[in-house]
Amino acid sequence: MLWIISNRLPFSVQLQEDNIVLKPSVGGLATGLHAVHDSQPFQWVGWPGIARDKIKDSDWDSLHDVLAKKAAIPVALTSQDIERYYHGYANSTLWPLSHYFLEKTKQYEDTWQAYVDVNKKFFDVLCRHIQPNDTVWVHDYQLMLLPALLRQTFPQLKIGYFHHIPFPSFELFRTLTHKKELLEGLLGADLIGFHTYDYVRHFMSSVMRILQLDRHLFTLPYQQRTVTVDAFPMGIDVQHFSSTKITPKKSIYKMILSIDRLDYSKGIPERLLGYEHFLQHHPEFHGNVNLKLMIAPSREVMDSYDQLKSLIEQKVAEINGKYGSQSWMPIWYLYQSFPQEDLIPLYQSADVMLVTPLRDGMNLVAKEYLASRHDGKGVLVLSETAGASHELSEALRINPFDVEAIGNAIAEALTMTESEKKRRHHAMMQRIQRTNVHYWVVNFLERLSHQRIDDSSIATLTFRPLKEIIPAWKKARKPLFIFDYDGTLLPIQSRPDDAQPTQKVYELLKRLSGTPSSSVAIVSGRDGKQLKQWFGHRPLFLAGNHGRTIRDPQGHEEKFGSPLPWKKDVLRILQRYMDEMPGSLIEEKTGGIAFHYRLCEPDMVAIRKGDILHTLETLKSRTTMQIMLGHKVIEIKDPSVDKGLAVRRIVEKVQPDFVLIAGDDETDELMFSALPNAHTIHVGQGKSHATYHVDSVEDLSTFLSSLFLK
Ligand code: GDG
Repeated sequence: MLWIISNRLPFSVQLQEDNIVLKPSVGGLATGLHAVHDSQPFQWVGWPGIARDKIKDSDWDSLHDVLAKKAAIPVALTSQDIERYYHGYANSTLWPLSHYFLEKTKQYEDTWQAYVDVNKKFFDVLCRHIQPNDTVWVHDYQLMLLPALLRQTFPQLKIGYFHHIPFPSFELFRTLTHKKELLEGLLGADLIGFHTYDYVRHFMSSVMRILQLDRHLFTLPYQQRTVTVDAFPMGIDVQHFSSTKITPKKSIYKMILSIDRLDYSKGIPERLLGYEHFLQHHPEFHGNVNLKLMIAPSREVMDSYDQLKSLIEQKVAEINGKYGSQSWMPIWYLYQSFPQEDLIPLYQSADVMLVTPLRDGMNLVAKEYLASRHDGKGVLVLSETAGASHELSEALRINPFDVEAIGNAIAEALTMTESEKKRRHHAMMQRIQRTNVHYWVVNFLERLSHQRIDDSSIATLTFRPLKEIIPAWKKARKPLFIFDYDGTLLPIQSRPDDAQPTQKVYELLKRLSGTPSSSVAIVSGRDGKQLKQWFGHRPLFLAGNHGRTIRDPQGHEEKFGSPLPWKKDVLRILQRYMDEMPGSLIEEKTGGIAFHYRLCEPDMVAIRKGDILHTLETLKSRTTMQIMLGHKVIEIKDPSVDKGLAVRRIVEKVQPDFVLIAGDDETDELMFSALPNAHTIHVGQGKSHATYHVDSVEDLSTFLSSLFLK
């Protein structure tokens, strides 16, 4: 079964006397999904548009029944939920920030808490209905936490998420106090869609910087899954808009049309200034042009919207007062919303359509205008900061903050030749016809259904359950535990020097090496000296520099490997890169060199890393050195030692009857493959040859401690 989840159901519910009246809302999503309903039935879950405390229990029950007939399930939200979650966190924090209005972005803990609670309310409703193998498609910024909530309880669920508004650049997104939770919420999905590649890029950049994940083209390996992120520009039902016949207009005026919801992101005051500029510089159009300014009421209870309305009305009055005459009004202003059907004749009579938002996720009105004006005789003036401008490059594209550019574009549109209008219209129509709303829905759902099949790294399918280690452990008389250090015994720190062992690590190691017959080894890329400083007083095997030195529990140390003639040259090269890459640092060890770039800007790393590797490879061809990639680190080391050889040497000495190895990065894979009979555990994300897996250092520690529980 397919489930569509959105803040609002595609109906507005009204109580008229004792009757429940459903009015279908004809948004792009509702019409688009209508098209797939026949081939793929689905259920819709969302808020029905009426607060739970404003409706009697018996009416709520009847509403349930009425909606059930429409394959819809209501989520009960109280007036307080709507105030704090909808008007609060969704529309006073996420909405302004995503549209680049930092000064309007409010961040309060109580609205955030309401956002968390309402996402849970949606989750609770879904839990009562969905099956583990269903497909769920979550819509928009009001429900960014829902994918992760679903994933925790239903690991096999196919989860898609589509973000209808812009995803802001990292510089803005980073200012959110709960940015981490929001990103982690979205990453519960298998497929995350945006309208444009710019939003994909912004999202990826935030994920890489805030969650320190690596991207591979359009995918992110995350918690043993692969999350795909891509652009799916939303289309319209072209057929619906273009099938209405155009009736020849009677008006003597050239008509300029503007249709928006009341919102500061729509750039209405700037548009009016642009129109004023046009009137000022083109007196020849006075008396025969008319701007029809239609604004649909929206979020009126919010102060900033009320102020915007006053500002717009003041400007309209000013322009009409200044340029109008007894027989001519430059602007006709309507503050009302209309059913979509009524918009079509308006679109058809407009010679120029002004769509100049300061920011807009997509803007479907621009596409609807082109489809309705199918005679090709209209001109679209479109903001370059609307998502739609990526596809509609033949529109007259303007910077919506540039009042003069808007004025000039109006003049250009009104004087454009008919053949030029048709040429532009034809090119845009071809595109919007192909990528219509049916294509958008089908394409997204198809990608989602293939996603989990392609994903061969699903932990639950490839790793064995940890409990399978227990029988062998119970029989063990001479166990050996082998651990990598960074990322395995302790979470990775931003700077290598910050990774001091904690009391908890010492206690765990003490417990594991507590009986005379058990041994513990730490096998690390870190310098042997550093390991001795931290663990020298404990009876452990310490293999430093990938096994160049191995110290036994009695304190005897053996050295392996060859001289490092290349060290000076590599240092010189890396020092040059370090100067060019703020945040990078070089760790010089007796057995090699590590170049850390965890604190560097990810885009810079993406460009420079290939260059560094290429330079090192060139040097490698002339000498004997090994280049290895760890977690945000390039290691250059002696090829005659590695962690695989080190663990074999330790096993030879101990002769254990049970070996458990845990490690987190690529260098640890050598330990896993060196001892095929060992119980190998991979810590964290990404693929591995280990047999078992834990999500985190914390989980490994918990598992190891559990071995000693009676
Ligand atoms: C979000 C993003 C993105 C019907 N009556 C009126 C009216 N309609 C219909 C239009 C059109 C839709 O509403 C408005 O289109 P938008 O593109 O602005 O969509 P929203 O749902 O408001 O916004 C936006 C969209 O999601 C889809 O992903 O494009 O960027 O913010 O279908 O026919 N529209 C207006 N007045 C009416 O009286 N303005």
